[in-house]
Amino acid sequence: MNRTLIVVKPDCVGKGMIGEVLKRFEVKGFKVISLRMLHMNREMAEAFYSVHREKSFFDELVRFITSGPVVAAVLEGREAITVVRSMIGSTDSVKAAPGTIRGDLALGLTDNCIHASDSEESFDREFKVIFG
Ligand code: 3AN
Repeated sequence: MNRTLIVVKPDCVGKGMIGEVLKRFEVKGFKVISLRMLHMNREMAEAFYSVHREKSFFDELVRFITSGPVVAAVLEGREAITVVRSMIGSTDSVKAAPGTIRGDLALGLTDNCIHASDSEESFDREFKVIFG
């Protein structure tokens, strides 16, 4: 069994899509083993996205993720990191395939509905930031 961490971002929480997102993972067979709603502050957001610190979109990303409440969940199941990444779709929602979460529920690039860990190292860092 593997674990991964997802964050339903402020755009998706604002649209009332928390249940829809969590349902997709539960229907697929993942277990929600931790769940937290929170409003990230700047310090948390910078730690969460520390790998993107040098990117041109870093400030925009931090501003967006701190703009409203998010819902973070730890999901457990076979090949969780890989399967969940494929279920969320491409980073740019416009390019995300229909049937993926971003393909179905988002239209933005920064505001793309959901984050999911892309490696075990990312999971460890993200888990510490959110579930401490
Ligand atoms: P993903 O979330 O698909 O793994 P990353 O890790 O490359 O994408 O980027 C982290 C987040 O930064 C994305 N989810 C998105 O919100 C934002 N982002 C990525 N690329 C851009 C960009 N070119 N312009 C604005 N925001 C971006």
